[in-house]
Amino acid sequence: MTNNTALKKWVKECAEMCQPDNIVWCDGSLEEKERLEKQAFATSELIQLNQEKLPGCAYHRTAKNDVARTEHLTYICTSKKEDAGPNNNWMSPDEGYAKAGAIFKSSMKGRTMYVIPFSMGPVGSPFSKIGVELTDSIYVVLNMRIMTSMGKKVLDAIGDSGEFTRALHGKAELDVNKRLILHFPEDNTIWSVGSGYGGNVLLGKKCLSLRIASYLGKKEGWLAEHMLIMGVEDPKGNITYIAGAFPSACGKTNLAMLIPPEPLKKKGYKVWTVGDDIAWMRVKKDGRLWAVNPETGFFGVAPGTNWRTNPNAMATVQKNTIFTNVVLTPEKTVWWEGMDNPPAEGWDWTGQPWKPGMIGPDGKPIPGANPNSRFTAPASQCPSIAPNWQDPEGVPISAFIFGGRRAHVAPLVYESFNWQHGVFVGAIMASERTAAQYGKLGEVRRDPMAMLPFCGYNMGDYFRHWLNIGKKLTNPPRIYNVNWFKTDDNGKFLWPGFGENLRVLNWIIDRCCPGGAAGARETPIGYIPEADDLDMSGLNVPAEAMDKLLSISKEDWAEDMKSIEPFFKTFGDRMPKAMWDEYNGLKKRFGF
Ligand code: O2Y
Ligand code: MN
Repeated sequence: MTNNTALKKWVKECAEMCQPDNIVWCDGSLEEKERLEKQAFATSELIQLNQEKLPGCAYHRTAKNDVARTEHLTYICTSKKEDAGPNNNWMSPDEGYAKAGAIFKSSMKGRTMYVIPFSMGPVGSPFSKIGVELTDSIYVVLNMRIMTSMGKKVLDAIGDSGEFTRALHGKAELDVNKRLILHFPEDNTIWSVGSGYGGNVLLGKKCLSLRIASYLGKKEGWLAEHMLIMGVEDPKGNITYIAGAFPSACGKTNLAMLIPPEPLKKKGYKVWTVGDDIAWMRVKKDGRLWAVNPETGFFGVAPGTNWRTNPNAMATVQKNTIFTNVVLTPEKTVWWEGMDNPPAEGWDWTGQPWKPGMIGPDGKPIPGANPNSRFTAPASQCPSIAPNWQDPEGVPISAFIFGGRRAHVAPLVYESFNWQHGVFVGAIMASERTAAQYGKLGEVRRDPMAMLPFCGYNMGDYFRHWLNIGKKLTNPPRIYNVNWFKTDDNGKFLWPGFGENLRVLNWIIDRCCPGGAAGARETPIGYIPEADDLDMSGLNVPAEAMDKLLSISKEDWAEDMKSIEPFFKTFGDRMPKAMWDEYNGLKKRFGF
């Protein structure tokens, strides 16, 4: 398949360690997909779904102890501990290679090792990075086929270069006690062993596109961010691109695929999806920040997705999709909590017979789908996919939105005073845990730019890198914070969310585009709109609710700021002084 000496040498070394029976080089063809599917159907690694109702779709169950990213087993292996920072688990490279090597040793005996050459970003784009993943999982090959550009064209693009991310994955025993997700940024290498699930094993996604790429971005002067990218088209046909960072469980995929509410649709507004999870951004000669989505698919959370909450996602998953850990119905279709028309019976995500309303030993209903069950679907099938979503030059970003799930504290939207203040707004981002997440309900987790689990280096240096990027931008995106989750005293959401969020995006666009005239009032935290600065046509939110949504409480902010100081202090002298200046500036403006 290749004459690339560096690649052949690395594959040989990994094969000597893992001892697979065969090595198969993937070419990315349809014939290859069908051959691998047939093999996986024969061993039940995959189940073929009803080809009339869900053409090209397959079903997969993971091991019961392997259903989510395992942050406590995820490490950054740099020579110096402080380069990984307080935001990462750290191991020395020697220890990492030795510990994972012992688990990899002979783990592929009786199995096949697949070689997947893949490109994150369009092949040949100045933004793109190439990786090669070695894996003993057909499920991984078929997911990577959806999530990345892979196969022969990528091998051709590598040529005889040694510059590619070396990504080794093995299922080994799927034992949580023998599981490690290791990143060696100094060697451009990833080793993942002992898992067969999602973010742990699709190494192009979180491991390369965020942890390794953020490290490369700092070194090379660009940004790798946990952000959706969307375009909002106004009635005149102008498209404004926004990139948004939200922690998991805040509806990033729904926002990226937003459908305008009827009154705005009638006025001529449209939303275009460029990406739902990751943005790579570079400063171009025009002084603007340009972004690409390095992925070619969506690895979305299934529960809660339905024809009302996200019709575009539902349309996307009707064909050529892999469903993981959802309910399998007798007619070989799929179902999950939150979808309409539950089946009378089926099998739950663990393979047990299941009926809606079944009660478990704890007296609670047994969910049919795992709360973190997923669909892997080609982005090209999304009805709202932007015509230019794979433009190798990317799209120009006019605004960043940061957001979290906050019952109080943060108003519906506010605009930062300038780039440095905007970086601070991103740095103090926080979200409250939902019932579906581990940890205490309502507990606040600081998650700067939604990158805490994904930044491959010390986040003190990360904030400095953002500040430095700002210095190169003559036309920087404006920076906003949004909060769709503010509640009243009874815990009821004040804002309707979903498509109605476009009203907030329109205010943002009107603020940051030339000629825009949307109003705002200055507050200690930034600029906040008045209720009549938002286009509320056809939407009835009571005036009292709007007041609460657009107001800030000095007491709430005083309380919240108590946890910012110790958080910032964890970064010690790596934390830029500018961030402390912003912290003190905010205190002063409030009069604390
Ligand atoms: O649980 C996993 O392995 C996947 S996590 C994930 C998947 C797609 C997009 N975002 C995320 C995330 O945790 O941010
Ligand atoms: Mn994500």
